[in-house]
Amino acid sequence: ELEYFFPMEQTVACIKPDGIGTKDAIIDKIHEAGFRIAAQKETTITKDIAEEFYAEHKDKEYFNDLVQHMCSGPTMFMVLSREDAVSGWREAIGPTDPEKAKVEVPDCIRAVFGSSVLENAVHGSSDPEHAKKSIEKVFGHLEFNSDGTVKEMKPVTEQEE
Ligand code: RTP
Ligand code: MG
Repeated sequence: ELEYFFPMEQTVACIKPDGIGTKDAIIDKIHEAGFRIAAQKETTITKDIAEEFYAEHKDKEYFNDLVQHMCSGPTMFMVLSREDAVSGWREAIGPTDPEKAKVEVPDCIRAVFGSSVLENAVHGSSDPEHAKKSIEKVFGHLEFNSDGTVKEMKPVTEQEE
């Protein structure tokens, strides 16, 4: 009998401003799907930060609406740890458009909590490189234990030679 193991991995999940009203239920789903929330930070982002976060969409017709939505209220940024976290979280959230999600994956997070293609409740990193960059930007440099928790990091001045 063969068993396959994926290494412990981190991804970035966001509960977008339209999802904040149902954040407790979304967090329940995150735990049900086997993720550990290694770090979290709730903050209302500025236009500059929103533009940077979604920079690869800057030529899209929905870019201004997207940036405006992301600045319209608080976003919960989270680092999720699990085996195969990046693709696992993408699978848990489902298709970008909640209407499509309701048809194709009725119990995915966007099907349950999203209300439109723009207001689709949650974000997930698209690949491990993107996840790493987002973690650095939002939380600074983090290192992780093998169980997915954040390693305690001593300030530089307290480190031994
Ligand atoms: P995300 O980056 O937020 O996790 O979503 P995603 O990968 O499923 O979708 P992506 O193509 O990266 O689009 C980023 C976000 O832009 C908004 N959007 N609006 N009006 C539209 O047609 C449209 N298309 C995308 C959504 O908020 C989407 O999550
Ligand atoms: Mg995306």
